[in-house]
Amino acid sequence: MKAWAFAVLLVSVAWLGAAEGRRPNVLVILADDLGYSDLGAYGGEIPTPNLDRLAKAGARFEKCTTSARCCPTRASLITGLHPHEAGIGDFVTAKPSPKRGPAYTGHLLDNNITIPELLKQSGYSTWMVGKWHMGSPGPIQRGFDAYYGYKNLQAHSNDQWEPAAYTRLPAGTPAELAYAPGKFYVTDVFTDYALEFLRQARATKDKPWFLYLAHSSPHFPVQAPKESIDRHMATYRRGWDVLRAERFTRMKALGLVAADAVLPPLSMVPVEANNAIANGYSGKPNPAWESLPADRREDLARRMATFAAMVEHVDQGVGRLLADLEQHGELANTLVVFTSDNGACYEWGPFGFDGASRVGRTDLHVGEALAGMGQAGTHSSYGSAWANLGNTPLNLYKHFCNEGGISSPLIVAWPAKLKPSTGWIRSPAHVMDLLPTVAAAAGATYPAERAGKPILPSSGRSLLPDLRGEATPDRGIPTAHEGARGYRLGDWKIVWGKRQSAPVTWQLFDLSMDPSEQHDLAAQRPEKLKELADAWMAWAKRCGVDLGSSSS
Ligand SMILES: [Ca+2]
Repeated sequence: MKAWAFAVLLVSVAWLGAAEGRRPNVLVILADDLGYSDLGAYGGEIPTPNLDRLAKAGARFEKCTTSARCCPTRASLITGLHPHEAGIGDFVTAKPSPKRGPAYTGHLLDNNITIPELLKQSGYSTWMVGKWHMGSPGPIQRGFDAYYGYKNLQAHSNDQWEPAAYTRLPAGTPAELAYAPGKFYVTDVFTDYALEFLRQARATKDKPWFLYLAHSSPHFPVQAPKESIDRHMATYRRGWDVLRAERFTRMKALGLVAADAVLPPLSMVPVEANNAIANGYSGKPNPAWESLPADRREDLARRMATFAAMVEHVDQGVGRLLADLEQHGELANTLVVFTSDNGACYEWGPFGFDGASRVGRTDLHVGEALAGMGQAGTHSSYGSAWANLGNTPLNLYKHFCNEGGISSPLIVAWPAKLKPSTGWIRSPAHVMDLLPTVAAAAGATYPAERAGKPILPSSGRSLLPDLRGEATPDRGIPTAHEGARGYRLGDWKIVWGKRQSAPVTWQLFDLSMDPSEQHDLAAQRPEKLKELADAWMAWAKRCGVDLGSSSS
């Protein structure tokens, strides 16, 4: 479908579904390690026409706060709680330290209800495709009727070309789809399964459906079909400095950043005891593109071109899903949400890593090795300087509670009930708001207990008032991840860093004037800093945050 026709259709079908009063279908699409401004709708140069059209038909939030890393964010999203409340305050693990308490159990506790459990109680069929990353209990135990995705429920990444790394659950269910050798590329396969599950969901006409498509793209290893990578090489040979400036200009044109805002310098490369892991840049700023030798630039261009290709395949999948909804008359009354689980990932220096993480190996690919990057069996990351581009204009990356770590795009569309929004929704959203938002849209009542045990009330709130253009009150938004800390209230934010050369203290920023966290106001506004720091500490104690945790 042509872009304009799609947009016209979405607008013209608006309100049709509202009259019939049928509960909406719900489609939540999550990207993995996508940068804040990677999408075209947020100023990025990566072609994402389908997500851009979805944004035009719905609404864009200025940002969605995450929990700085894959597993805690996924736990927060699916339970409507802070990740610490749900038991995944840090990395998922089967061997939690008893000293760290329930917030660090490393799998989902039984003090919560998940989105699929809640919707199932309300008569929905529930389907999941992709990366679970919350250990055991897994997706079937926690509310999904069907799952296709990571076989290892603790894994943060898999080879995209390796069919054996993925499975169909419940156990024993035959795989519906088969691929010829060399034709299995999991970002596309995930979309295939999403479409297959929708086909099956429609067999029960009386039930609305919930589909959670949790992509593992564009998380490393960066892998994509060669022809898709090649399409992006010319763009990324221009380097991160030029592209950052161009993104920033587009973000101004979109009204996402102020017209008089200044692009901050490149972020620091976090400190490593072993500087080889940081490619020799530990504690230094990312280097200027033009300062690097030609062979290094070519290697790096291919890494970023592969990342962009992964995003493009996610977007093409979104296009296929929206076309399928349209074909089945479901576009108007489906609540579609797209976000990402954390900011772009710096691991671990400007040249990226190859092979196993944190051993300090970075290959300079030339010739056939360069042409083969991103194919089966390769394992590369794109590094801190491209991540810096991905998070333009925010500071730092995944792992940190600075805005570059915890800010993701958030697009929401529900043409039957929500008019397209012309501007940005500036009220801060959080991934834990998705459960109450979906519950409100579905008319599902949040219960006091699950399986006979009392559960916590949701820590999020419905975003439907924001989506209807209503003013909503400020609320504190705390974050904590492996020593990094943050607390936002209105335009004010405090942040506690890690892995930096200077001593770590609370810093204070006015995000309305300084979204890139460049001008620390801690000395000028000590009373504001104390107010927010006290609020963070009260939250941390309530949620069992490990106050002694160091960075890792
Ligand atoms: Ca992630």
